[in-house]
Order: sequence, then C-alpha cells, then structure tokens
Amino acid sequence: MPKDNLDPSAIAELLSARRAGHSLPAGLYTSPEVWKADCDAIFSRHWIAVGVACDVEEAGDVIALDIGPSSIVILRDDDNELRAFHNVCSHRGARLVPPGRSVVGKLVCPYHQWTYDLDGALALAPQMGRDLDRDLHHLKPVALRDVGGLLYACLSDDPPGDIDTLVEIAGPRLASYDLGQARIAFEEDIIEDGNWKLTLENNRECYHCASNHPQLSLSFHAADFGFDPEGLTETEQAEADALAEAYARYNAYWAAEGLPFEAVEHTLGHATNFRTQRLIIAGLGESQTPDTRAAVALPLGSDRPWLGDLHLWGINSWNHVMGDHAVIVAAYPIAAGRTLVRTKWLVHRDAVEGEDYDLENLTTVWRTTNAEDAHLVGLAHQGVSSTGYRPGPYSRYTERAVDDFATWYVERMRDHGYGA
Ligand code: 3BY
Ligand code: FES
Ligand code: FE
Repeated sequence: MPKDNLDPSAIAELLSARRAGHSLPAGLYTSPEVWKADCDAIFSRHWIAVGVACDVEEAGDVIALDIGPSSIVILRDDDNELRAFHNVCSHRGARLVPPGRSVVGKLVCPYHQWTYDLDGALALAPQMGRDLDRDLHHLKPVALRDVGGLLYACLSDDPPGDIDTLVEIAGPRLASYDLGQARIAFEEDIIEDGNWKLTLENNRECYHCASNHPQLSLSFHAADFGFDPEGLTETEQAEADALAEAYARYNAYWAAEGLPFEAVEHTLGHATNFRTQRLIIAGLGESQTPDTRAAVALPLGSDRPWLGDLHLWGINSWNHVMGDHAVIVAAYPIAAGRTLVRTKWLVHRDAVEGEDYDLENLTTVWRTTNAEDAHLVGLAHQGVSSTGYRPGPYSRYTERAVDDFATWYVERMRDHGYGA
C-alpha cells in the first residue's frame, strides 16, 4: 500500500516506529490519513488557540475559523457574551458563515435561510411548518475559554479538564496586559508548505535562530531555549554567564513587583500542552523591534517598565506579550503539507497608527521571522517527503522541547485510539 494511503494499523505502526529522541517517521508528517487522524485526535479533542477576545469586540462581531475539515464561529452575542458554535447549519449542514470576519444581527444560512439568534437559538425556519420544534435545532455549541484575552476552543463534547491549569497559570500572568481590551493593529496569514507538526517543531527551538533570524536575534536570546554547555568558546561562556546574571537581576525585580516569571511546563503526560516563562528581551530590553525599544507610545495595560517578554506556547500557538504590544500566533492544519500560520499584533486600544506607533516598526520583526520560518518549514517538509529521509537525532540541549512535543504527540494519538 502506498505510504500516503494508510489504514489505521499503519498509523499505529508509524507511531510505534518513532524512536525516542528522534524526529518522527516520514508518514506521520506526509500522509493525508495521518493528517485526518491529527485533525480528529489533536485538533478536535484538545484545547486549541482560536484567536483573541478583541477579534469580536462588539455584539454581532463574528469570526469563522476553519480547523482542519471542521469550522467554528466565534461571536459576541447581544449580552456581550463570547460564544462559539460549530459552523454547521442545523438544517442540512451547510457551512453557515464564510471564513474571516463579519458583522451580523443574526446568523442566516445561505442555503435555505434558516436564521439563528446570536445565542445559537433557531429563530426562523421558513416553510418548515408550524410543528417544527425549533428548540431541537439550536446551533451546536463549542467549548470556549477566555484566558486573559486569548481564546481557546475545544470541538469535543468532552474537553480536557486541565484547561483549568492553563487558566490558573497563564490567567494571572496575562491579567495586567488587559489583552481583552486591546486592539488588533495588524493581522497576517501565511500558508506554510509543510505539515503542522513541522511548523510547531520549528517553533519549539531556537537552534536555527542565529543563522536564520538575524533580525529577531537582536531582541531574542536564543540561549533561552537551550545551548550546548560542552566546549563553549571563551566569548560564548562570557555571554552565557552574562545572561545568567541578567536573569538573576530581572527575576529579583519581577519578584519584587509581584510579576510571575518562573518557567512552567505542562507538557508530557498532560492533554493541554503549554509552557510559559517571562523572558528577558535582548538589546535595550523593551520590545521585539529592530532597535529593541518599545514600538508603541501607549503601554499595553500597566505602565510598569521592563516587563520582558511573557512567552506562552500552546498546542498550536506561540505568544510574546510585551510592555507595548503582543504578538499572538496560531497554526491551523490545511492539508498534510499545508499549514496556515495566523499572526496578530495587539496594541493598546487607544494607540493610533502614525501617531503612537509606526506599523512597519511594530510588525517587521515577526513578519520577517515568520517568512524565514515558513521557508525552513518548507525545506523540512521537502526533506521528510524524500525517499532519503531517516529520522534524525534531536539535540538534548537545544531541541529538548521539540523532542517533548513529538513525544507528547505520539502519546496523545495513542490515548485517542490511534496506537497499536
Ligand atoms: O517564538 C517562539 O516561541 C520560538 C522560541 C524559539 C524560536 N521561536 C522564535
Ligand atoms: Fe441551512 Fe438548509 S442547510 S438552511
Ligand atoms: Fe524560527
């Protein structure tokens, strides 16, 4: 059987073939059947980053988002409550809302005009007779949680309970930035020519940063994501010592200010995979900009200086929340070899473009970094699609988080019945 048309036992075999400490067997990246299994086991049964509360600021604001073969709508209802539903009409299942943003009074299905209130209730079903029990045809709700302004949804009727741990840990860290009240200054969609796991693996390491991200490297310490302590040159040793000293100073300051900073990892053995830490911004230390100074005159939330970079990774997301702006990124699987990477730059709601910030200065570091990463993910996907690919070893120093991600993935697939 060709490797791209796998039966379930072949998926189990691929999961079993994964060698500890090594990248995944090719089929786990390239097979459309594995992609479908990922959409089922990972993207439909875990808490997935789906956007930000300020995507839907006012009653009637709607976002439709495709997640693999599924689609959800996220909206703000007439009582200002955030809600999410499957983007599926209760009549004959037509997609209700096109992908992207819209503003509506009610949700009207384009097919036969069944019409839903913003709380999902079926308000109108023309020509269906008086005896149609409209209460039976409510839109199917999707579990949605607002974690300090970041939205997570789970398509399953039985969402993992450990989202509460993310809320407990990340909620207080995000609170002072008031992201729920922020404004999206810019949004960018990139389609990467690679499997979603290659996108996430690439994000879980900074081994590639020095040689691929010259601009990001001005404000980002690659060593935060691990370095090989064996055989450092004198200069490298001095840099490592200086960074350790800087952390001692910053951590003491953050502790005195009551700002949580510790690294918290909730990965292996947990359904809701996340990691967070307050990182030092390199250079002048203010923001991930070309000159490492704040890009926005108005602070995001509190005006305390030296907040660093509140870094938060999730199953399909990575976020950098800084004193002046936040970069919110999430990846969505489109096909085995195609992944959407959606980035939002958040600023204080009153910040005015051209007066309080320059859009190019605000966005250039991560637009450049995203383009560089898209290129690398494309190269990786080309490689794993070649007959010459053999899973290779991860560095125990710089790719530990990649290894954990791959191990977590195999565990979760097994937990959801795809193992042997
Ligand atoms: O954005 C991130 O979270 C990661 C950290 C290391 C590489 N990449 C930039
Ligand atoms: Fe929506 Fe018929 S499928 S109204
Ligand atoms: Fe990168």
